[in-house]
Amino acid sequence: MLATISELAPRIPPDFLIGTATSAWQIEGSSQIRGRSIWEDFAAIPGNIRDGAQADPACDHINRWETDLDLLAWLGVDSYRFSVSWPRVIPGGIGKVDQAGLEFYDRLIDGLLLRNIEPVVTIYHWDLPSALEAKGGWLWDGIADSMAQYTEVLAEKFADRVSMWATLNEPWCSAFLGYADKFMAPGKGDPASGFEAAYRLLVGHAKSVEVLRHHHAKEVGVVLNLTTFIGEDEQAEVAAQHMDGIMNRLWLDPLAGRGFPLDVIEKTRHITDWSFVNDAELNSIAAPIDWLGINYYNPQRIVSASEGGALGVGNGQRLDAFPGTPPISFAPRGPLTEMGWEMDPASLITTLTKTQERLPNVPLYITENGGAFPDPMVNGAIDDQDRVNYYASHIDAALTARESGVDLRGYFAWSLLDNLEWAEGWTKRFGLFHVDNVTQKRTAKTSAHFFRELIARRRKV
Ligand code: IFM
Repeated sequence: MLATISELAPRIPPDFLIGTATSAWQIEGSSQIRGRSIWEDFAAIPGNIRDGAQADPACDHINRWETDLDLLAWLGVDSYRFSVSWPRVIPGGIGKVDQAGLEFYDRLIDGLLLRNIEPVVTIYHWDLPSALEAKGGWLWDGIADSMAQYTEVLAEKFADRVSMWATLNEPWCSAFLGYADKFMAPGKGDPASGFEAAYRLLVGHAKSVEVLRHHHAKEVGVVLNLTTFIGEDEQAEVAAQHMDGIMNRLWLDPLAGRGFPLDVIEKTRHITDWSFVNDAELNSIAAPIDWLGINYYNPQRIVSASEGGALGVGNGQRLDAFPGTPPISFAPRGPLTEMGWEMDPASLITTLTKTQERLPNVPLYITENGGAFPDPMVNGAIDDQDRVNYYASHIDAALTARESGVDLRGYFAWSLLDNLEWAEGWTKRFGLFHVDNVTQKRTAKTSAHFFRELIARRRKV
């Protein structure tokens, strides 16, 4: 039975942080007044973005940020998770800072504080400056130092006002959808590169943590997209173990000080010799963090190839993004979201529980959760009951995990606004607010009203 607001609200402790999340490339627009990023390069290649959408105008957030912050205030959220565009702050990736770009985030942060909303900053959410990609991007051995320099600029200016910092967002996507596979920027399609990029992203995280600590930044963490793999038969279970290794343990093990998982190293020796790993850097990845963000949307259910599942039905369901996996098919159980993703709140509980075991003593936050649905507009309104059900069932699961002992401290809905869903362009909408991508009009969906009422009715003491 689906939990109602009356049932959910009293279970939300007063200090449980509730917010919504966005990212720079997906909402900002105004790309002409910043440096170029790998996502403009990627979007310029016909066929890469489903509907041909480009970085502009996105949600025109650069010009509409104040009214967007008013939407957050209307929702009553405690916090807002947004990312900074690296090429807006340092157009060439390293070197000269664009003060006007930096000032935008300064105003945004002050605007949030003015509305009593805590700023949660993601330093890198996929929009690498093209100038750095020209040097090799996440395969270049100077990339982690560049990330440190970029972090320095942000920490120096904002450490006094930002409540929580995430170094990276979903590095699995950057490394495996962008370097091993070709689904995201920079679209390399080279399996070995996926592992090296993963390593350099983690070293970038480590250097960024060091800089943030130097500036006494509050609450330093990282955001991973983690999930539960369900092998439906014996052969699929073997594959599930490897896929779990690439998506979950490859990140959690080094953060916990266990180094890279040996089974993943063994199963990928024919792809890479792992010679890029350096012991001192590996140790630095294990420096303590204050929190871990989990972006959870769906489980990955797989069957052995002979069972004939629906290969590649949904985003992220691509074998190229899991190098070294024996042949399997993805077999999500319907009803699916518009992304082709299975909806299974029980897998959120297993993901949270497993993550807490794998990275003990680190508080967890759900930093993204939500769904893309068809959202028909009828008489100017969007009655997205499917999204309301998704939120209700997943918030219920999150609270259940917390009540059974997981140190879960907060929940961020993805997303505040309909926005550019990367390779899917405008074709997949996750917003609590509908955005008309021609007029830029924002309209609160039923799910926005649901979220607002849930927040208003949660426990005060
Ligand atoms: O839109 C993305 C976001 O940028 C990262 N996490 C998953 C979301 C939905 O696909």
